[in-house]
Amino acid sequence: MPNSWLSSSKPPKNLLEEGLLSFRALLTLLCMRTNVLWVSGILAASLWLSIANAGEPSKQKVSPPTLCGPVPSPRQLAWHKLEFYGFLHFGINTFTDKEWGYGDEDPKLFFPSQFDARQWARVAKAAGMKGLILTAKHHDGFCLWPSKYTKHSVASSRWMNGKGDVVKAVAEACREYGLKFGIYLSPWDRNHPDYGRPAYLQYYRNQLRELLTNYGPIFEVWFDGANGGTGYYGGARENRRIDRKTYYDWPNTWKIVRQLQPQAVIFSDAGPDIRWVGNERGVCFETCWLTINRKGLYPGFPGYARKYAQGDPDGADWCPPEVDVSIRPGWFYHPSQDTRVKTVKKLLDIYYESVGRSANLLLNVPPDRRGLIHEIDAQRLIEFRRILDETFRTDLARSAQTRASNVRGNADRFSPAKAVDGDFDTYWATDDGVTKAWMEIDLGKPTRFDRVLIQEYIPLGQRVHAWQVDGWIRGQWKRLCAGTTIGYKRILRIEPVTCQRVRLRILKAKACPTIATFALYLSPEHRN
Ligand code: FUL
Repeated sequence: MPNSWLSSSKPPKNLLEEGLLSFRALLTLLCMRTNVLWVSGILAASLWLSIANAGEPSKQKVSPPTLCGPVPSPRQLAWHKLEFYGFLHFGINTFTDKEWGYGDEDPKLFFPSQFDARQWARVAKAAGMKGLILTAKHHDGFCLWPSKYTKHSVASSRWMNGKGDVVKAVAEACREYGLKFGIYLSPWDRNHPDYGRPAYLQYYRNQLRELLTNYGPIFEVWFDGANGGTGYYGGARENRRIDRKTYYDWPNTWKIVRQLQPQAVIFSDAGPDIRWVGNERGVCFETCWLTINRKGLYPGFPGYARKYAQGDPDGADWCPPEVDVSIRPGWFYHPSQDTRVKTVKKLLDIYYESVGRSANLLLNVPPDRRGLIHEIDAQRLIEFRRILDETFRTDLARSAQTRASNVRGNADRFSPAKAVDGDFDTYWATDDGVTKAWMEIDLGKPTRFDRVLIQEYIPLGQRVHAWQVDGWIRGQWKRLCAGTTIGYKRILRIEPVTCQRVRLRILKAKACPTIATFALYLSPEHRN
């Protein structure tokens, strides 16, 4: 344990241990003196070993904490690690200047003059996004791929003489740039004549199968909750209400995803893998439980945003939130909004209030009528990334000296040094039943910082209800920040402070805490 001062991971030598050691010496001496048979020598040696080990629990196998409540599935855990990816709202609305097309739009209107999906992927990559989710079909029913099941698609447009496929182009661009690819397929279809009847469900599932079979690996399938209402519906032009609870038979639709793309996470108001955060402002709750009770929920559940979106510490299901928000006021591109692209400061606020609160950020960047991401949006994203990269380049707490009030089984593998080793898969843990504890780091010299980052080792469940971080300032501990939940990742922006010793206190937890990361940073705005 090179970086643990006070030998916190090993028990201090105590009287009992010293007593055992002299007994051991006496036994060895006896065996030699009386020159007894070699068998007794072996016996003595094994006794010697077992007594020696009895005083050193750090060499014994200490088991990890047992699971606390529901835990993420492998596909959910992989999703948590993505943190930030992009949304692409592109389609007929891009050309009609609408947010929700009625469903009667002429496919010939779709004509991006300089379409370049590789530019979208380049911008996404430069922004630090890990993937892109494309609106393959929005509520207007126009399909961005040449679906076998309708003529209301790119195949009927003038773009590439009807030979183009936006879904394919984006999937390929994502692969080229090392981005994951996901799809949005609107359940509500204001174009289809059968919408509202059982036959539409068949159509919807056929389209889902097309998208899940022909375009390579899909990392997320996005099911929207805005369903039913007025529309063209093949010329009927009427209002069609559906029963959100029963009409889509969601469990059987989700099965298609599981069967065709088992690694894909499924998003909706009700999960099953990822839940909606309940608003489109780019803000996750400060107290964010990654668990909820999904039983009885379905996409579009009344009162969901108010009652369920925040999560539930006693929830029976792991179902973390995703924050979806647009870089512009609208989801689709509108020339009039070129002056209303979110500022870098606003984008940073969104980042800290989503990723920094244990949610993932799905940031919409709508391609324009040329079929390009607008220069203004691209510049904002690149500047946003530059600031984040500079902020999080150097972890000032990495490899700091550590100690803790309690270390699970006094074992090295659970020492507080594991929270500062830069490895998510190792963590500081306490003994079972110890739900209040502290770990302290010594940075070696007075160090200035303004960002605190904490991660729980969520493969064992989310545990922490309340925590506080203190700095040793002019001879006493001063509170720097405090909060409720931690979850996968909690990032706090604080006033810049200079100190050498910093401690994390877990004030309340569902079970013994498991802290994978305790890191400190200094943002460029506070560097001298
Ligand atoms: C909403 C839709 O109605 C919006 O048009 C947009 O697609 C957003 C992401 O989801 O429910």
